[in-house]
Amino acid sequence: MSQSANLACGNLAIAGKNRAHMPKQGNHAMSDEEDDIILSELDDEELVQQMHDDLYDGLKEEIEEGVNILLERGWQPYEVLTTALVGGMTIVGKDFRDGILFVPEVLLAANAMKGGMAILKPLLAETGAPRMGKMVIGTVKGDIHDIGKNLVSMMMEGAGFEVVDLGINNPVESYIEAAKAEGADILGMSALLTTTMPYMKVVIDTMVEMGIRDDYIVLVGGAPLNEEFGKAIGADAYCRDAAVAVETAKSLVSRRHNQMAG
Ligand code: B1M
Repeated sequence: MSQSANLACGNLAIAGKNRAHMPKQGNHAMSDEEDDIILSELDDEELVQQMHDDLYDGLKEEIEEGVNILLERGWQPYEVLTTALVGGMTIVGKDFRDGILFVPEVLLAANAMKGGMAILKPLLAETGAPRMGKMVIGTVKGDIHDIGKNLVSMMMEGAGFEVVDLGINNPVESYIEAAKAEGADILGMSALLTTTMPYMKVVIDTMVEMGIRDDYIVLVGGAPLNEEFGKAIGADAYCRDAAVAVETAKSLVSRRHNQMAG
């Protein structure tokens, strides 16, 4: 699909196609209908549908516009994130898996998602919560997926944690150097590929060899992981999503503080 979005009077209007009723899941045929869509005129449900389509099509400006509209309508930032953005990315993920979408399209979708996340980030961090602890987090070596990790960082910051984001493709040395230099409480690792998730064990084993494993709470996450894997590699916990990461971090940090006090 082309990205010929026309800006009209502060609203995003797409000429020559009926974006709101585009079929999804790889059946993105052009509609014959000539129709302009003004995002702000759609009701909430239609707007979310439209945002899923726009994310699929990598339309960053439209995603940003949609996020702002939902916020103006009183949606909570977390609800916008999960319903409109993560929901849309799930559809992209399915079609990527099924060979309907390819890397360039998925990169555009990821870029659009990041545009929306950038608007939500300060709002999610705006809770004024007291400092809970410090986490270094990064995606493991060989893996360049960073959307989930960024989401975890945002949510952790929002919950009052200080977050040092190491980015993508991290070798064991970066994790360990940063955890030490930053005096972190938590070391977080993300992996999205079945081929890169075993690297988490390399990091944990190295920590054990260096005698520093118990100095940190180790949290792991990413779509191909599960609880069993987390246990098998010696992590303190596997976190299914960003909200679980926050809850787990809170509970393990406070348990550790209690142990140190007692
Ligand atoms: Co990639 N990719 N990709 N990709 N990609 C997946 C992961 C895949 C499942 C797609 C598929 O086939 N359905 C598949 C992996 C298959 C497998 O390993 N079994 C895959 C593949 C194969 C690849 C390439 C190999 C494709 C190729 O080149 N042929 C390649 C690998 C490159 C590399 O890393 N070396 C590749 C490339 C890419 C893009 C660059 C195009 C792009 C990444 C852009 C970016 O991240 N900046 C991309 C994307 C976007 C995806 C999908 C579609 C979406 C991932 C995503 O952002 N999800 C993905 C399909 C899918 O997962 N459904 C796919 C949204 C995000 C919010 O969820 O990351 O799961 P997620 O994060 C969640 C939780 O997992 C958890 O919380 C997050 C928020 O709730 N979590 C943590 C994550 N990290 C955590 C860390 C924690 C705690 C919780 O620490 C404490």
